[in-house]
Amino acid sequence: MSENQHKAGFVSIVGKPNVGKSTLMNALVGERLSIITSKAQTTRHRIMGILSGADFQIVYSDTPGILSPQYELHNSMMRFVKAALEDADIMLFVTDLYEKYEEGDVLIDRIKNSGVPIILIMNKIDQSKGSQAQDKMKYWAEIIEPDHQIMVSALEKVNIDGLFNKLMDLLPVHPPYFPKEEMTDKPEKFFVEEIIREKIFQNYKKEVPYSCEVVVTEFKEDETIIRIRAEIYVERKSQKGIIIGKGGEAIKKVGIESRKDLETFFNKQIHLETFVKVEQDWRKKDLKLKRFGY
Ligand code: GDP
Ligand code: MG
Ligand code: K
Repeated sequence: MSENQHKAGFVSIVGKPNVGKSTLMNALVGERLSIITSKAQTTRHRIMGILSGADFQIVYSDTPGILSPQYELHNSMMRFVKAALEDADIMLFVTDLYEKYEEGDVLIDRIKNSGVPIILIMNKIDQSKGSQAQDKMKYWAEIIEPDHQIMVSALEKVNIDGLFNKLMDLLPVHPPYFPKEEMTDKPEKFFVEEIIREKIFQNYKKEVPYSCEVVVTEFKEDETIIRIRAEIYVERKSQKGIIIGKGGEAIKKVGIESRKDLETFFNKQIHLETFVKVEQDWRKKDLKLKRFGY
């Protein structure tokens, strides 16, 4: 195929938390790239998954859930959402059987008026009873006014091929944006942080995980082993105590579970050291947010 017939573009996946954006991107890219948990708002970063073929390249952004800013951290997250909207060639607005439109949602307006072709995606149809999915699709189509609409199950991989074919139809003719062998624009360090964050979400209750940030300060790879040093930041001394746990049991468990996943991910032996540090009010301070790479 000649160079000028090559198709490439940016596809943004937007929608409320827990509608299945990360699951959908992973189904589309076929790799476990972004963190997926049953808790909302765990995907703070903009993550790009890249799917390349001989004559195409699709660059996916999985965005943090669309939510109204409540404090600085959310504002910072919203900037990623905005960037994802403005960069896109195609936008996937993902919703599911359960989401309801909230009056005066400014982001819905932003999506509608972005000028980017929108595909409305009704996800989780594996759980649909009767005409539930069709009814919900109609309901959302009136709100979003999409260019195309499609029903899928990201989890059960129903109609993912149909969605992919639709994307290929809509993708502009363009040379590739990234080298073909690249799967993502994020360094390995990022995946380490996300994997440890996921273990924190799985091991602690309530708001504690939301008060944590993970920073990898060392990543040294040689032929047989990868040595990683990770710092876990919390906001208060009491939270540090919770993270560490009685006799260090809790943090030890996070370390063991993280190491297991990291060894699978990198297919190499992992040596992981974790340190828990207190950084007061890191959520509220812009400077500190910057330091954490937002
Ligand atoms: P995000 O916050 O929009 O990125 O949502 P996630 O991808 O993290 O998914 C949130 C939850 O919905 C997880 O428990 C997923 O397993 C679940 N989920 C995602 N897609 C589907 C689907 O097609 N069917 C069902 N039944 N569950 C799904
Ligand atoms: Mg997500
Ligand atoms: K999530």
